[in-house]
Amino acid sequence: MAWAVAMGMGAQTVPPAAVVPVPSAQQVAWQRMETYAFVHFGPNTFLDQEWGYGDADPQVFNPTRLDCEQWARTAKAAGMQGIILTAKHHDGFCLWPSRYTDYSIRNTPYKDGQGDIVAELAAACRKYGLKMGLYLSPWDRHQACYGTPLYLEYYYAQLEELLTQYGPLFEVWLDGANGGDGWYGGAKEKRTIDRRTYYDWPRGRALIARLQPNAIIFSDGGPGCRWVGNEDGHAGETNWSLLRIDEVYPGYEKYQELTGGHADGDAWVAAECDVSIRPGWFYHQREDTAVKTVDQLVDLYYRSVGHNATLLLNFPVDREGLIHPIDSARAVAMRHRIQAELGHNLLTGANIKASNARDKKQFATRQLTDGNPDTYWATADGVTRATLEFRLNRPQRINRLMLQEYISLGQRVRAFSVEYYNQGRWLPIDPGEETTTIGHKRLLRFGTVTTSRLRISFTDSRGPLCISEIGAYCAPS
Ligand code: FUL
Ligand code: CA
Repeated sequence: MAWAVAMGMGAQTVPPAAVVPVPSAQQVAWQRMETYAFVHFGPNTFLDQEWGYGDADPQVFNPTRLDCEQWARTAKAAGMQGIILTAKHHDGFCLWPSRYTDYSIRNTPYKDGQGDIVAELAAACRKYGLKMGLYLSPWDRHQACYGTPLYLEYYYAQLEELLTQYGPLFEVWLDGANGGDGWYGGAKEKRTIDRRTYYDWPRGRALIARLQPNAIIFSDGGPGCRWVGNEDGHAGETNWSLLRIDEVYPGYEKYQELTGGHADGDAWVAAECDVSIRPGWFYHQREDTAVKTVDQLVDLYYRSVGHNATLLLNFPVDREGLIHPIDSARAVAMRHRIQAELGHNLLTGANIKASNARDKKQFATRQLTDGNPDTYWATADGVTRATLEFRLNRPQRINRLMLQEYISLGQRVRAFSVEYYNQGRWLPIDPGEETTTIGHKRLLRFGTVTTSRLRISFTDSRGPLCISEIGAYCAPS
């Protein structure tokens, strides 16, 4: 700050001070991915199950046309930025030839035991410019040693294989489910563990930080990103990327808190919405008629990405080893619909009047519509309420709004409202949901208004406003 003053610039040309907690650069990059794919695949696929008991014969695993490039092409065409694969689900079966167990792809007919689906996916992601993430279930219903300290050595040795053999990972997915009963080497019993302490998560986090420092760690309570508290695909209308992190652990029972975060949280742990494109996570032929419709998928996009979360959309890969054509068609159509709805920002080139601007250059209102998430309009220190008025060249039909905060300096906005000008007066726009938090991205849908003036009032904020982008759109009916 001292140099800015010394060079004769006003103090307000420096950015507002951060409002803690703030995201790491990796968390910001992760959130900007917005949508990415999940793939659930394994013996369950061939046995019509969701949770394998851990006793399935590896011989059942026999995809005949498996093609990770088809998965990657689908994700790409659906506008997604990466793919997360269940390298090991609760049944303990490994889709890579782990050195530490024979319960893996090595003992299946697939490529006569020479296959490695994690490696094949890594190559496909590289080819199509996608990022890769991996799911390694902590709960393992196959291993005899599950529940003892020895299992931790096994689990972390496997995690190390995944962290070191397949190139960069953008996310490591640590599931919170621990159902209890399992095969456990033939014991066929119920084993309960203390979900807070058994896995020694500080050890796991340190391992990931050392071997994949850019990977975001998913769990119920982060630390990289958090479960959104439901598997339906939506985040709260009010959604803080903050968490009182010491209170939340894998298996945390107060799900609903995860849906909206903790307004007074002391750590940055943004929400991820995991949801399957079908009712199940794994493939079941009977669900070919139950694939989510394009309308449902687009609705989920607005309620996940548009509620300050990311969307992790699952594809249950089928017995051939492919994403089913119904699923891929729906996902691609979803992307095209979103593009049609939000592709053209009607505020580009609009005249923008702000009740306050930190300075006329660096934090000026034109940063709001330049399409660059790293430039933003900001208010002066101490100014936590402000209005923005957009004047268009001519009346436009508008039924969508997008707002983005510059989250690198913290999530700030607590309340805002939107109005449009009609025949001499300002009328409220009612999106039918709370207009509280914004975060990385907030999308609002409302009945079409025709107007040449829009007004946004920020009425409560944790610090000076830092808004990076605003858009208004007309979705075709
Ligand atoms: C859950 C698991 O139990 C499901 O099988 C699935 O993997 C889902 C994404 O997470 O907790
Ligand atoms: Ca901008």
